Amino acid sequence: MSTLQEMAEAVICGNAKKVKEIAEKVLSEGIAPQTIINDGLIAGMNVVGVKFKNNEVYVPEVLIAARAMHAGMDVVKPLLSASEVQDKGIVLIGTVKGDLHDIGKNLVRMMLEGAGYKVIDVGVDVSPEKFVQAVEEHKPQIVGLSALLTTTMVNMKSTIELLESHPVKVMIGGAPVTQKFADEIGADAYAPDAATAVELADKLLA
Ligand code: B12
Repeated sequence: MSTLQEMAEAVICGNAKKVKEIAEKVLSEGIAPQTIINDGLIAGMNVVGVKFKNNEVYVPEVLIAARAMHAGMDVVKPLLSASEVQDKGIVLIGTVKGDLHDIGKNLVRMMLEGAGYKVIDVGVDVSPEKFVQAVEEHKPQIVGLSALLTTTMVNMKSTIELLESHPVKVMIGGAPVTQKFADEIGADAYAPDAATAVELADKLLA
C-alpha cells in the first residue's frame, strides 16, 4: 500500500494522530500538498461518504473521520501557495431563521470540505437578509440551507426568494425536507444526506 493509501485508510478509521504523522512524513519527502489532499485526505473522506450513504457507518464515525481529515489539512494547507489552492468551488451553508439545529449542517459542511470545497459556514438562525449579505461578501456558487423544524422550513422559501437576483444555486436539506418541497419552493437541489449533498454540489457545478 502506498503511503497516501495508508493516509486515506487512517482517515477512514478516524486515526487523527496517524493522519498527522503521515502528513508530516510525506511533506518531508517532497510530495505536493495538493496531491496529499486529493489522494490521501479527500480519497479517505470519499470512502466514508459512500459508507455513510449505505448505512455502513453512522454519524459518530463520520465526525471522527472528518476530525482526522482536518488534522491532516492543518499540516498541509499552510504549505499550499495561493495559486495551488484549487477549491472545487465555494459553498455557503447555514441553518435558516428560527432554527438552532446544526448537527446535520455541520456534517454536510465536513463532507463538502472533505470533497475539496471551500465552505463558508454562516451558522444557525440565519435570516434571509443575512444569507444575502453573506452571499454578496463571499460570492459562493452554491448556497446550502438546512432546516429541522416544520415551522422553519418556510424560511427556506423566503431565503430563496430574496436570493433570486443572485447567481447562486440553492440546495436544501434537513429531516423534514423533501424533493417535493424543494420543487415547490424553487430550490435547485435537495439531498437527504451529506454524501448525496456532495454529489449534488458536483452536479450543480458541472
Ligand atoms: C438534536 C436535536 C435537537 C438539539 C439540537 C442540537 C444541535 N446543535 O443541533 C436541541 C436540543 C437544541 C433541539 C431543540 C429543539 N428541537 Co430538536 N431535535 C434534535 C433531534 C433529536 C436530532 C436532530 C439531528 O441532529 N439529527 C442528526 C442529523 C445528522 O440529521 P439531520 O439534521 O437530518 O441532517 C442530515 C440530513 O437531513 C441532511 N441535511 C441536513 N441539513 C442539510 C443541509 C443541506 C444543504 C443538505 C443538502 C442536506 C442537509 O444531511 C444531514 C446528514 O446526513 C431531532 C429528532 C430527529 N430524529 O431528527 C429533534 C427535532 C428536530 N427537534 C424538534 C423540536 C420540536 C425541537 C424544539 C422546538 C424543542 C423545544 N420544544 O424546545 C427545539 C427547537 C430549537 C430551535 N429553535 O431550533 C422536533 C421537530 C418537529 C417538527 N416536525 O418540526 C424533532 C423532529 C424531534 C421530535 N420528534 O419532536 N433539538
